[in-house]
Amino acid sequence: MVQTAVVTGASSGIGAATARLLAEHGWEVLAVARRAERLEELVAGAAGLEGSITALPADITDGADVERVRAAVADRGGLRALVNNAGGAFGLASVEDSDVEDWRRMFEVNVLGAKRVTSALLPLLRDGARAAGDATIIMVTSIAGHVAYEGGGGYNASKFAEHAMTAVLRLELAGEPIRVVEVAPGMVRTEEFSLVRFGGDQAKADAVYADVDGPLVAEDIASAIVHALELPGNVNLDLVTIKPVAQAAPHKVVKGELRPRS
Ligand code: 8X3
Repeated sequence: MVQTAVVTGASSGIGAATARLLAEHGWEVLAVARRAERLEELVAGAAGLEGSITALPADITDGADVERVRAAVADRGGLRALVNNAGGAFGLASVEDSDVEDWRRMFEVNVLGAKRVTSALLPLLRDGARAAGDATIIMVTSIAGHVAYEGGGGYNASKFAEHAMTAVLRLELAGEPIRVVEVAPGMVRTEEFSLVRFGGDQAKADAVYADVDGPLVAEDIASAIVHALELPGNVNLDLVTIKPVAQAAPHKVVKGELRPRS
């Protein structure tokens, strides 16, 4: 059976890196994101790889769009992997001062979007598991889903919720050959994460990573995701927390070169 995977949030960052690495490993990837032109670049970049990437432009906060994704996936038969990666942070203001609309957007995409896609695609993951023996759901959460930090506000709340949803899902799928893996990244320097968080302020976004000795890159997370997917089907990496060495906790990032103490 062809290994088919859906990756959401595939237009940039961790999602794009994961889609590409899966295609390098021979997977047929259905790449979901709102920005069709970014997806087309991803598709073009995958030419010649062992697997393939197909663009499925869709907004996971829209039920009709997700239904279109479900129908497109159903046309291809079963699904072996769903990578629920779409999400983001909007703002770094305090609970008191932050904008409730930012919170709403974070809950819409980080929690409800992941729930909507999971509900829609679970029957197809079961088809994949019937045909090939197993299937996998990867939830890309965040260390912000495990540790609170000042300014984390709605992002922390939505990621804690996504972590909880992941744990519930694993319990509810017990007895089926469907793995539920949570990948919780820390500081990953991508083109857009901090830029989006700070409303397009490039200087603020750059300052997050300035003088950090080795922030992660999207490919680091992609390789963990692909590793989790390609382990034997009985092996479930329940929770993979990945931080750069310079980040001991979300709120404790050491700046400057890392050196052994003398
Ligand atoms: C992003 C990680 O440390 O900015 O999900 O919360 S952090």
